Amino acid sequence: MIKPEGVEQGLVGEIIGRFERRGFRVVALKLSTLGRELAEKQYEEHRGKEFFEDLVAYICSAPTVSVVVEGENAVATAREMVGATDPKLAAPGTVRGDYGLDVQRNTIHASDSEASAKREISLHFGL
Ligand code: 3AN
Repeated sequence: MIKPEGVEQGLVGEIIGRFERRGFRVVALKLSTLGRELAEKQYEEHRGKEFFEDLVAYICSAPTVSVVVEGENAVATAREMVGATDPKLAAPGTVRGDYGLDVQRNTIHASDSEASAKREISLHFGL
């Protein structure tokens, strides 16, 4: 998912292009402003943490782009391409290292396991 500031900065094509050039195939794509209920489910594991409210409010504040990509070793490779949660610590050449602003506005979310990918695809696309 490309987060609000990624969409606002005009990075949609650049980010999807990185995944395509790496050999991934885009199999679903959607621009939408997430509702609170979906955002809370997406970040369920963080409920109760001090940043949860801010994160949910931020993610619902403007359109995001949800993308499903398919490819070999997709979860691990995508996470590598995304980089560390904090853009200051993310390696150059990763999406967050190149474009992230801070730990909340870190440009992109990527599923961290096959199980969360399935859960998140169902949340975002009803598949
Ligand atoms: P990742 O997205 O790298 O898997 P998680 O799952 O630890 O990171 O965090 C989910 C999202 O919550 C992050 N993408 C980030 O936007 C936000 N987040 C994590 N830690 C913080 C924090 N300390 N302050 C604000 N937002 C945070």
